[in-house]
Amino acid sequence: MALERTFSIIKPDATRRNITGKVLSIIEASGLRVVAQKRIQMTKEQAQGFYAVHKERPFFGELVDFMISGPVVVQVLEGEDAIAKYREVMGATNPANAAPGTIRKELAESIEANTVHGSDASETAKEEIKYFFQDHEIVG
Ligand code: RTP
Ligand code: MG
Repeated sequence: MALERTFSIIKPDATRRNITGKVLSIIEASGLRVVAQKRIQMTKEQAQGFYAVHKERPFFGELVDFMISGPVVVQVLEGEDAIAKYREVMGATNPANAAPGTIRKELAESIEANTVHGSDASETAKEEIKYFFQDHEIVG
């Protein structure tokens, strides 16, 4: 399988608790490589646009408010089968259902404050990377 890229967000619950390094350790230990990274404060419009697929869901408003409640770290991760691999490394959306050793099991607080986002498919990965990064900011 060829090298693939996925998009990751270390969410505000992690920046608030000053544990972005712990998240990064788990990512790097999995073999995935950070090829772009920046710390940003998302605007409401940016968060609404990013989560547009969820706009009819009952949790949409709370999700957007949470994602702008503090800084986030956006990243591009590279590796073999990176999209599926990072989903595995993150663990289930609800940390109560996540497997031991996953980021969400070890670090997440709740289904909302679940520490990380990762793209779910090849097309969404490309779109999400483009939403936050210019080509020259990604150094593989
Ligand atoms: P993500 O997109 O953040 O990587 O997480 P995911 O694919 O595992 O979950 P998804 O279904 O895409 O939902 C996006 C985020 O919305 C929040 N959520 N809250 N209150 C709820 O029932 C609920 N369900 C989902 C989570 O923060 C989830 O990561
Ligand atoms: Mg998702």
